[in-house]
Amino acid sequence: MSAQVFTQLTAATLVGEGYGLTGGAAIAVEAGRITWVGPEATLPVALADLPQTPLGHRLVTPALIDCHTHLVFGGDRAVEFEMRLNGASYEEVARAGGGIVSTVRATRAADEAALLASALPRLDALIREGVTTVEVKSGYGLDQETELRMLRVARKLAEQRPVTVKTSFLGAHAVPAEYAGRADAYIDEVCIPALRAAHAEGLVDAVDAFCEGIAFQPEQVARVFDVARELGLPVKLHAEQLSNLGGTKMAAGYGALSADHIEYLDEEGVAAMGDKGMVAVILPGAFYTLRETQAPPIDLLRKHGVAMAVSTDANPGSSPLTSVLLAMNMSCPLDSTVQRISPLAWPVTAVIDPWRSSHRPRAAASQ
Ligand code: DI6
Ligand code: FE
Repeated sequence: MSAQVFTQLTAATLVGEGYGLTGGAAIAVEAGRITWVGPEATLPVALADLPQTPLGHRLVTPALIDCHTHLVFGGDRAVEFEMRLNGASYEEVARAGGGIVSTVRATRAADEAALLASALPRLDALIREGVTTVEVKSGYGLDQETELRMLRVARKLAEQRPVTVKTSFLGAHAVPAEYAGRADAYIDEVCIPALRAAHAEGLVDAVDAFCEGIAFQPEQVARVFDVARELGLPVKLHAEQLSNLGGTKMAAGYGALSADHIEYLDEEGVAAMGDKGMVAVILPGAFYTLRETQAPPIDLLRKHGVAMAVSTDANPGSSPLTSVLLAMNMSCPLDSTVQRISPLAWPVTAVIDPWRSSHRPRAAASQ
């Protein structure tokens, strides 16, 4: 026995003020259920006869949640990796016809079986690290048929593996080639009808969008979020990843679950997140892959009491990463306060679930 057990997801823990760790702990498991957790020295006598497994001073935590992934997609983007190493930026790659739209071509060409077969090993990698809940987005179809196919595959993942899958409709991820220069028409003619169709088929748990210069403006995303609201679906946003367009503030107006990436978020946006109880999803895989130098505003997030989650953003372009443990590790250098707080080499950043309403007390209170 003897392990460090992370048992408390208190508000203080979520904003990094304490880790809620119990050292030298024991966990009693009876008939497959945890029946007792505490310091080993205080183990009740009645439990002392249970067969014992030494935990070797490991850190034991609740199962992990990967709350931001693009796990279902066709093809790969190895060529872009080389382009970026040669100095091209993410935006330059996207504008040269690579980026998201190149994965769109490959995803449209892949049938359901092929998409499922390629997504399962990625999911298995997450499961091996202790993930039991994973969010999976659409967004590489950008036409109704393929968006729905991606979401059906996401639902199938949950049938084939012992995980909970939450789906996000990400029709507003990029403007497809056939709508180049006509983002508004794409939103009206494809994205919104596809959202309605996907919802009618029970495929959507939340609605996401990419609010960025190379994707959609806040007003365009708002039109999609209006439909989400009408359908009773929660929203979340890829926001302030490459520049500050004010997407986070707009999303806060819709009571969004989270704002994700947020490297370029300013204090006004952070305050809006705090007011609405939104979760900040930190995605160090994309930060690393894109060779970003602007870190997300961790100190401001703490100041405004914004809960933070860390996730893989698993996708073929900006974050080819299927390790939540590595994402947790990579998040530490983004936080200049970590070394001051703890000598631990191992990060203990809370991985929390923006879906759990218990983490959104202020939003709940304002409803
Ligand atoms: N931001 C991201 O990090 C992913 N989508 C987004 O809006 C990247 C998706 C990709 O590059 O394929
Ligand atoms: Fe993403």
